[in-house]
Amino acid sequence: MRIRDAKVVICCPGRNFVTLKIQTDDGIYGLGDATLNGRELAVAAYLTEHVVPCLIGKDASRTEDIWQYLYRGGYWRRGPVTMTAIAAVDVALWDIKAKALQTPLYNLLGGRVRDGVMVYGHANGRDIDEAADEVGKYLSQGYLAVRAQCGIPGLPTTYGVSKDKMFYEPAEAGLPVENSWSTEKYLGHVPKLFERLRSTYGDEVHLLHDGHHRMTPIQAAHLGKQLEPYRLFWLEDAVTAELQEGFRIIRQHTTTPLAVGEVFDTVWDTKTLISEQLIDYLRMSLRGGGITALRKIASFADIYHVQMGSHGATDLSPVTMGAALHFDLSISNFGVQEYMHHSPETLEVFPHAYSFVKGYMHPGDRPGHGVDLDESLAAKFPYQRAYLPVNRKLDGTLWNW
Ligand code: GCO
Ligand code: MG
Repeated sequence: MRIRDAKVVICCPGRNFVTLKIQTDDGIYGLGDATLNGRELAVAAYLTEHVVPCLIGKDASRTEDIWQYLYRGGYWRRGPVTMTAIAAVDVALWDIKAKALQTPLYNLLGGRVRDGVMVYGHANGRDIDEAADEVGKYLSQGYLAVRAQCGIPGLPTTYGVSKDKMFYEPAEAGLPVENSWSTEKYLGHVPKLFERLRSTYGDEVHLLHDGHHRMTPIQAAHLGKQLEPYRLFWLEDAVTAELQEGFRIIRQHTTTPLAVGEVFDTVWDTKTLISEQLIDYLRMSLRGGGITALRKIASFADIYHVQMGSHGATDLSPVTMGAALHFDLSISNFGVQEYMHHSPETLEVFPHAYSFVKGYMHPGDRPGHGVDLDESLAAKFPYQRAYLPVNRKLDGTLWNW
């Protein structure tokens, strides 16, 4: 089963996606997602110019050896562009292997250890009333876990709040838009949202919140304490995590569970966080090196009681969503999977086997990861330059978005 050809397909059915398609000499193909929001063409060029030429002629079944070849063999290790590219190759090769063996991917990962994958939806509103109504809509659709974000009085825009509700998409065409931010205003408002949600919806629902890297450790510690009465499932990305030791400060002050990891690239981003038990959930997606890497990271996390809570934003294509569900179904230390809805156009471009029933998702039982690409439809949606916003404090200082 030799690799005969590999190509990169870029499309924009509402937002940009980069897909790697690898073909073998016995007629099987596999798909991997190479999307890196706002930096898509860098990964596409990395793959086309530097990775694809090395793949041709290799034995497609040697997933581990090819992973090592691209990571160790590249000499320049880590970084989002490199790891997104390696992930795309790795997921495409696992797809091929499972298709060749005519079995759903989860069977190659140890088989399923649960019946379904609990997912959380994104509820958001311009104010607390609207956000509370949106949480109610998710609950009436059967969701067991909901992330809640709301507008902050005095700030024109806030992370996680959108007009489109179900199809929240922070990247915008053109050059980056500028948002403004005040952590002080935010800290005073968020506990009121969760007080309302618990008093309206009771104790059963799992409530989550994303701080999107904007606090300092001591501010995050303060927020965690304020939120303790409302028993969050997790507080996500309370601070940026380049300084892993920073989480010690948060941990010393609060029992609110902590989640982080959507921007992580390798196990090295997690080492202190996991081995010192400074977090409860690791939110890396398969973008951090694919199934081969994430299986190992999940095993490392497992011995320190850290559960996986995969990033599942819409900037990851349905290919990542499908593959992630196989991964989630097969690891013992699974917590929850993020599920943001892709647009109807995106779902048409990527026919898929996964489905949502009563709060849980299932990847389906098609051979491989179960997600395909309609190339002729994709060609009707050409790439459009788009960026995530940048963020400034009220005095103009550039801050984390
Ligand atoms: C999340 C994330 C996303 C990111 C996005 C950036 O928790 O889903 O924070 O919404 O903002 O992935 O491209
Ligand atoms: Mg997040």
